[in-house]
Amino acid sequence: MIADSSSISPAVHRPDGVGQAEIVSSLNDLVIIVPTYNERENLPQLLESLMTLAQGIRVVIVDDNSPDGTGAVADALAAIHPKRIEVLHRSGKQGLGTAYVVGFQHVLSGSAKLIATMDADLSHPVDRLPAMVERASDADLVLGSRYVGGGATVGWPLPRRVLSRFGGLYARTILGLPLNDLTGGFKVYRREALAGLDLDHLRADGYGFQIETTWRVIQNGGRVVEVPITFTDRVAGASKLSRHIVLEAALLVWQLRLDRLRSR
Ligand SMILES: Nc1nc2c(ncn2[C@@H]2O[C@H](COP(=O)(O)OP(=O)(O)OP(=O)(O)O)[C@@H](O)[C@H]2O)c(=O)[nH]1
Ligand SMILES: [Mg+2]
Repeated sequence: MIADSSSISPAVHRPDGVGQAEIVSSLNDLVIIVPTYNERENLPQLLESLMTLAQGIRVVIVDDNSPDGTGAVADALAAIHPKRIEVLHRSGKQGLGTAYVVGFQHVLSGSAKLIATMDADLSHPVDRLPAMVERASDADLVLGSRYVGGGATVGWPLPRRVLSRFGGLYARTILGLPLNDLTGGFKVYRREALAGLDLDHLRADGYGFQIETTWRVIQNGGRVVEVPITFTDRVAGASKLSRHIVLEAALLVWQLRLDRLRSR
């Protein structure tokens, strides 16, 4: 394993070949999955930025029947961009992890070459997508990273910053991964990497989901790189972070480590 903070695993020799496939590096090959729960104030701005970034970008919104009517807002935006925005409606709040899985399965049933995940709350900078997509030409998974040179977090109070930093260090140490931001939700996957994840058996929600997906890409022999981003705390709407999500992630890293030991 290469102890390089910006990438892990060699580019050329990938044991079971998550991705020796053709090089893809175009924003027009990109489908972005955006899970939403009570984001009606944020979603229009996010989608407008994404629609203007590149003509071919597509978005799949997974809404859990948000009480604030985000689903109807999403439908109205999809009617304006019928070929580019799709909305998957679920009947109630079922958690972030399963929202991603439903979005992934939907996208993998089509032909997208690159699949991104982004929060709807405007925390993830749309203008970093081109740099992330470019790096996906020689990586299986690109992480938008707050904790590499050039990255930053804006607007978070100290306890939130400490939790995020500590959580990332904890996961990195226990799993032995030279990655700096394991809990962020701004990611670009090569199709082959996502298809190899065994989506039906992903266990976690929230932060844990992010750790688990990155871990599995690496276990499958994939190359993961980090691209710096500036994360800005949400201005509108409420955070869905809970004690449950933090505890789940803390336990999950031990489960993943145990799984690896057992499989040896
Ligand atoms: N469909 C769906 N989306 C969810 C659910 N929980 C959170 N989300 C969305 O997932 C994204 C991340 O959730 P956030 O509340 O921003 O969580 P966070 O980024 O960890 O924390 P904050 O930025 O402090 O709010 C946002 O777009 C949410 O609307 C859920 O149960 N179902
Ligand atoms: Mg957020």
